[in-house]
Amino acid sequence: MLWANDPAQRSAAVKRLAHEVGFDLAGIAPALPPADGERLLSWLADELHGGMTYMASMASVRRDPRELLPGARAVVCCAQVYNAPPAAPAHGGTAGREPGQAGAQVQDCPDKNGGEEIARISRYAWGRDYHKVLRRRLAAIARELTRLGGVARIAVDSAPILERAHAARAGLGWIGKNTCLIHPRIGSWLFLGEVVTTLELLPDEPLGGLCGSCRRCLDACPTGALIAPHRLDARRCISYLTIENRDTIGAELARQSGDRVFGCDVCQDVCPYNRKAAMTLDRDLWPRAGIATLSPEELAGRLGVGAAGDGLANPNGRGSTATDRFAGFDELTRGSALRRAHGDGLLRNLLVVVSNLRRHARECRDAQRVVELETLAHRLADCGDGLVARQAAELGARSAAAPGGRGESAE
Ligand code: B12
Ligand code: SF4
Ligand code: SF4
Repeated sequence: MLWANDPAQRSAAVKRLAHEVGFDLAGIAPALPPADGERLLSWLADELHGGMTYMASMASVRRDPRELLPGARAVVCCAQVYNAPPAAPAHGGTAGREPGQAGAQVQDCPDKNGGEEIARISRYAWGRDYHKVLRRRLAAIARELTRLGGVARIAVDSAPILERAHAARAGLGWIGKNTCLIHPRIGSWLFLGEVVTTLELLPDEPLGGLCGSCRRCLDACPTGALIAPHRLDARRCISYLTIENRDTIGAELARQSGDRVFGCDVCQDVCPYNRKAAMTLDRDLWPRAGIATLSPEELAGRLGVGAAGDGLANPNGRGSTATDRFAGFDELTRGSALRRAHGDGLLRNLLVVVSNLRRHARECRDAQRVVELETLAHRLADCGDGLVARQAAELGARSAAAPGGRGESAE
């Protein structure tokens, strides 16, 4: 085959293939340590990675793709748009991309969410687990590179590699002050995946950064996790706290987390480059039934901690069995990135959300809603899970919800 011998033609063909298998962007970076690899070391030295020990343990590999794949010469970088409307379109796909609604979705819960109470799940987890979706596509590229005589290794979160740095080097976008990779037209609602290969390919030109003097993401972050441009303190980031963190969430950060039960989108919601962000046409990434708009009660039910007689789950009423909870979590998270939070983690997060919504209901003098949310907080705190019980203690939610309690929490 002609392009098998010429790096330029081979590179063009590989990128064409990436588009054919469904990626929205594709580019090539040299398999060299990215220029900002040093920043990873400083990030780790300052312990901004919190409990993500896997970030520290493979730091040298993470900085140099040749340690991941000896003899590596190129990194094929691919990106997939995951932006989707909260409810999947009623029928089929639409022709071409539609303008996104990202800019309109800034909801500083619980104060400004239009009266709608949601246990808010970050949009990257609305559809099918992206690792599965991207892996299949990257495998097709890897097969082709192997057929051409190279060795190929796939990465999508799974391998220690600085995905954003390579994607930026490959010209897929620039790294914004919120630390996300942003494409000037498509925005930042992108999943990244790579194929590291020993084949020689022609690198693309990087784009320049376009943040300018903007600092909306830094100003909007609810917990102040963006401690400086391009520098994120994971220990304060809601995404880390609700997904990776296996411990309780401190009372102050919990309070600032609003209604976010899994992940956080604020620093991307406010980004001007997401105002007209592309929408995905990939059905796999469209929201699963109701996932983007679950009420706290619905989520509790789906996690096996529903109220007696609500028809959702947990016929035991007060308290639930570990089997209820396991079955509920298993069904809700099958094939979804939500699974990463673990069952007890999601229940802990839900308790935090319920506590924040209850505070809001109290401020709004909605007495009935306060009682409903206290009942739910009580049910969660009493569900029998150790982490949730400890979170309840951290929030003072137990005293608020306990029978005969003051009806006031320590908030
Ligand atoms: C650990 C991790 C997290 C951690 C830490 C995030 C972080 N910013 O470091 C937590 C759990 C908080 C997290 C959250 C999210 N994550 Co995450 N995460 C990762 C993971 C596994 C490693 C990231 C990493 O190496 N961090 C260490 C820091 C030091 O590296 P970095 O963020 O790449 O930072 C580089 C730049 O900031 C640059 N830099 C630093 N200073 C400066 C200054 C200038 C001027 C410049 C130009 C560059 C620069 O140097 C750094 C090192 O190269 C990657 C997958 C991977 N293997 O890369 C996914 C990944 C970064 N996450 C992703 C996603 C989707 C998210 C969330 C949106 C999920 C959500 N909605 O909750 C949030 C976004 C939060 C945010 N603002 O980053 C996507 C990002 C897609 C994109 N468009 O950027 C990735 C690539 C996963 C994937 N395969 O798609 N994540
Ligand atoms: S994901 Fe949320 S908490 Fe984390 S840096 Fe962005 S806005 Fe802040
Ligand atoms: S909000 Fe502004 S500063 Fe932050 S990433 Fe977007 S353009 Fe850059």
